[in-house]
Amino acid sequence: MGFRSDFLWGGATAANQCEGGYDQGGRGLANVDVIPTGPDRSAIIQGKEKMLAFDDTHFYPAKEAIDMYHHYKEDIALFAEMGFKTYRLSIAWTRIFPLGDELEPNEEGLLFYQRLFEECQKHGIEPLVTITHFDCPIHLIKEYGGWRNRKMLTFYERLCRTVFTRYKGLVRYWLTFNEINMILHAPFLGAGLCFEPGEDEEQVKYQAAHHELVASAIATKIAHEIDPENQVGCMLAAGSYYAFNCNPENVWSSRTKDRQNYFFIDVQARGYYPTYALKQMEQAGIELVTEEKDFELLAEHTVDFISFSYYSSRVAPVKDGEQAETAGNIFASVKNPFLEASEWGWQIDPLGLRITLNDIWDRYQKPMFIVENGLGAVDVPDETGYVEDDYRIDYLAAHIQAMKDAVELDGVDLIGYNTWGCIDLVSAGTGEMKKRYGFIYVDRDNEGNGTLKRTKKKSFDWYKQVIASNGENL
Ligand code: BGP
Repeated sequence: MGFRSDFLWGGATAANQCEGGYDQGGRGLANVDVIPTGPDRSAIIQGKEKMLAFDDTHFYPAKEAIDMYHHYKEDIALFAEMGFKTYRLSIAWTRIFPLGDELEPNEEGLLFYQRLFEECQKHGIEPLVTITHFDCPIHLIKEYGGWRNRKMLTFYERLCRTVFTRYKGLVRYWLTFNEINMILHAPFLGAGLCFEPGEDEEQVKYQAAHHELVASAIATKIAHEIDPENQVGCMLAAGSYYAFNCNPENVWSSRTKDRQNYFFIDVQARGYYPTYALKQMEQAGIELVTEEKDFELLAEHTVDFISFSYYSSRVAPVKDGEQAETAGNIFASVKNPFLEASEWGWQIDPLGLRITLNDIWDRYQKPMFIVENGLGAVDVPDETGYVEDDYRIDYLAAHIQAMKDAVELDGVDLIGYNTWGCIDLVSAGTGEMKKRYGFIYVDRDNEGNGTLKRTKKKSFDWYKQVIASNGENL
């Protein structure tokens, strides 16, 4: 009983949140580079305010991040010391294709990831690679309007073909788009979208979604053609919605909210647009521009596994009622009176992870992979630099117990678990360094000061023995 013997324990990062080196090795600029910290961040992420270049008045945390570009050997060695079986990272599109629409890739960028994957291999760590983690080359946004444009399929396919070919034998696990449902909630991150005044935003978002869904099917197709060993997953920002109470109106509201997110995975895992989505689009006057072959691609190239992030459950808005809101992973939720929350208001709900695992398993019957989970907190090192992060250990232990229950008591098929931000990195939501998730403390503050020194936290040794005992010792 318990987790399978080849369970993929590990941790996750994303290129723009940890690499830095934004202008090194021939790298081009991406949307994620030019999102500053501060009050404008949220409007930019939502595509409501345009930011396509650096200016002098803002601080851009992704420029240097934690400089993993130069520290990756040291960092991977620390992951190996914890016993990681897998390390989830993303490729920065603009290291491989600096503009995005060139025909030839940038060799220096390809070499960087090759060395990084070889380093993983040396330590017996299986890389899990997100092909795009919120990144889109700035040039593709300026010239083509991001994923609203069908030409993106060609550029993305070229990127995929290039990396599948080059890293054959080094990488087997791929994710096509990080948190694909974020197109709806953070369209600048999810699809490189900036809206023009008066534009029908829903129309643009669903058109971009269609392009990404087809691009994901094409990626799955060519990944299997290039190496039948490749395993391709979709990736959802998960967390099931609860009804506020048993008023049927509120139950319906929670069903509707869940479907808004599951729509993406319904297409990627089942291979067709669900009827409720077609009806909703029709009612909202959304008309997708599609080609016939799109639907064949979707039907024939569904994903091999379902991956998702889980931080919190959510509560659906009450019809005609007053309710307090609280923050969550990018999009807000109604406050749940039964749950505690993190310092950033994200509600803590380990049983919600068991519920979410069961919901996804019941819906798709495909292997699942949790590729993000964790607690963002302010860590205060003592005079020796050590962080006693018992709060993080408590959060993770409770969530691992919940997934163990889902495996042992409910029989769901779970193949792996990656904590988010296994080393401290820049927050996607706030751009801050002070919101930390890691087992490894990085000396860097919100303004970009610090030595970048890496120090193991208390949770480092705790996670090491969790992995060594295959989840038995929590
Ligand atoms: C997810 C993203 C990650 C990550 C995480 C935590 O949405 O895939 O990139 O950052 O959430 O969010 P935050 O950094 O805002 O705390």
